[in-house]
Amino acid sequence: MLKFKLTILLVLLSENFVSYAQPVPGVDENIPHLVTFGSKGETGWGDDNFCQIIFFAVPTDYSKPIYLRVHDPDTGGTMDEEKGDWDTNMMYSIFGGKGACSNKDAQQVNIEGNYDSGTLLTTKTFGEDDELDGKWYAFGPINPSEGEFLPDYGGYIFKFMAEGISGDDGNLYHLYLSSEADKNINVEGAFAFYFKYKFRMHDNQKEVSHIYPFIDDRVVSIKQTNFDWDNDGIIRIISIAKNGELMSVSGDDDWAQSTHKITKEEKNTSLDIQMIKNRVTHVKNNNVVIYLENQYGELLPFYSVPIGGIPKYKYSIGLKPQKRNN
Ligand SMILES: [Ca+2]
Ligand SMILES: [Ca+2]
Ligand SMILES: [Ca+2]
Repeated sequence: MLKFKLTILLVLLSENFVSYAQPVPGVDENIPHLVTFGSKGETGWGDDNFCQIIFFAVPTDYSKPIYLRVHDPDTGGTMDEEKGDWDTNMMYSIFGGKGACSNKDAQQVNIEGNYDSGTLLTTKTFGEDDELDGKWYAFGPINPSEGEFLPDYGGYIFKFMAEGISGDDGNLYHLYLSSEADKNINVEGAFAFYFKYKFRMHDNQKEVSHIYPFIDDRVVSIKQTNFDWDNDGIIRIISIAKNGELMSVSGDDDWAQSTHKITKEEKNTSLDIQMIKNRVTHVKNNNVVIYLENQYGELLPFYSVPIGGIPKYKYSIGLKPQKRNN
């Protein structure tokens, strides 16, 4: 599905490509934390199926060992979201080898079939752990060539999975692909992508978060779906041809969908999907889920750095100037 071409990779590696691709959430996304709940969690707390999948691409010419570092891997302490007692176990796994990413079940909304495809390289389960609270844990060293070799996706691909296997609490965490075990050092040219994203919104009403899906030349329309947004403000599209087109926003424990046409100028560019918090009602601790599909029902990838840079609206391309909505 993700047939992104050599030209796009070249764009990625051009001056637009800054070395901010290694943390997830990405620097340009301005998202505070990833979220995964325990398997007995209530969906109304903001996670529909208690599993998160993030892919990492390592360039084929990179040969040194890599480490996948997880910040605050435990579920307990100050960062996480407690329900009753802390009783959540979170299993982290990293897959490489054939099928890790290319298996269609790994690129679906639902955790069904062979979503855990590929070769399991390493796994570890954490509960409440004072020693790791607020600290980094490094998976690795991993040899880059252990990833699935998919040059169209950016090189050797690894699948990181966080799965809540017990309990009902919310695990907040973030990730960094590093060339060293004990600190965050960029793996040059590497980046992350994901097809469904579950995260915590900022509490500060002035913050704006972003995701950057890439629109390949097959896409004529996108359908966005979000879950448990708690009516927390607006979601809008900024692109070369859209100046704040609004997307539907869901309520509590609820889904919303909207469909948006893609113009020819938007092909082979990124969209800047902006998530602007509710400035009237103060929504706190808001965990949300979002994904996009093309007209064939295939999920579209979001990238930790916007491919081709952050898009800017061009008045000469938009059909007619629209007022921004903030
Ligand atoms: Ca609990
Ligand atoms: Ca945590
Ligand atoms: Ca929510």
